[in-house]
Amino acid sequence: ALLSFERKYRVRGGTLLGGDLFDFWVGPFYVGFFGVTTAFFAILGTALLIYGAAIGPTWNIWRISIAPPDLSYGLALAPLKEGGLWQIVTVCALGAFISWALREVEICRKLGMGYHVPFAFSVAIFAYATLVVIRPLLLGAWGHGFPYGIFSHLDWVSNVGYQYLHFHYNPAHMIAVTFFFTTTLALSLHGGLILSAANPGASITEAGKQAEVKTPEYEDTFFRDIIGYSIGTLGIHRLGLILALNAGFWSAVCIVISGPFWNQGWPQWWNWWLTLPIWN
Ligand code: BCL
Ligand code: UQ1
Repeated sequence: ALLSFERKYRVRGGTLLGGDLFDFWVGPFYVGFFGVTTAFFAILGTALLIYGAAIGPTWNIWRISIAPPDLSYGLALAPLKEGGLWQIVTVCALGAFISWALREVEICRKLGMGYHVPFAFSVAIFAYATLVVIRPLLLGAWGHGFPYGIFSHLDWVSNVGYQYLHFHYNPAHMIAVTFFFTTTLALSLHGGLILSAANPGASITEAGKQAEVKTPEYEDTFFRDIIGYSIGTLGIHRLGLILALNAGFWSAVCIVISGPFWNQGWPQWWNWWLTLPIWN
């Protein structure tokens, strides 16, 4: 059903491609040219994954895996059953993700909103593209991409990690992990703060009065009381976005430098500290 406010926002235009051709809704969903391309790539890619499972050795959901070509194929196209499937699935995945981001852009334009959401999603797409396109290109073989399977991609992460002896020593991995953890800290503080203001519960109230939803001034005061600083209601969302985007960005950096930039163990990288001229 159409929500009361939805009709008002079903405005024409703002499309990037296709003009009015796909400018319509199906139920609650905006379609658009990129809705069609998202559906095309997602359905084709999923079908190919199922086909890959069908010609593979197992239907065990944990063990199904669509592997990239052997390193010996370099940057060439591989036969379907020897990594070609992985190559087409990768094209489909990127086609679907990029189409989805562009559909977000069209919706932003219709609603006269900023492009923050598609921008943020682009950072996730960038991290994925780094794993399966940019790094394999820099290393000269599609075989450096990760396999599409639940256990198999975990094995890949472990193997690639130990190939550099101790991945925790990768400085960009350190930064990425720190951003991931700080993002959850910020979101838990923010979620907790909002719910505590919206649902004041059993805390002290003026005699006889029912507890009322608290204003943002209470939110600011809580943090000023406890740490002497409040970043503010707009500020916390800016902080959250910047933390989350950095988590994805530094993840991409940590893997793209592993191999193309540094091919020893990551612990050895820290020898730059010991070789500083100031120790002479
Ligand atoms: Mg490590 C990577 C944390 C230990 C080896 N590691 C990562 C990063 C992250 C991390 C920083 C993965 C996130 C990412 O890339 O997001 N590692 C981490 C932590 C520890 C850790 C916290 C820990 O010990 C506490 N890592 C280790 C150990 C090594 C190790 C020491 C193994 C032995 N680590 C590696 C290797 C890699 C990492 C190797 C990486 O390659 C990886 C990395 O940085 O990759 C970039 C980015 C997000 C994405 C890529 C997701 C993209 C999503 C796309 C665009 C959309 C998907 C849509 C979906 C299909 C649709 C679903 C539809 C449904 C209906 C909803
Ligand atoms: C905060 O200061 C704030 O402003 C009132 C919020 O807005 C609702 C928050 O959600 C949070 C978590 C904070 C505290 C955060 C810092 C970085 C001091």
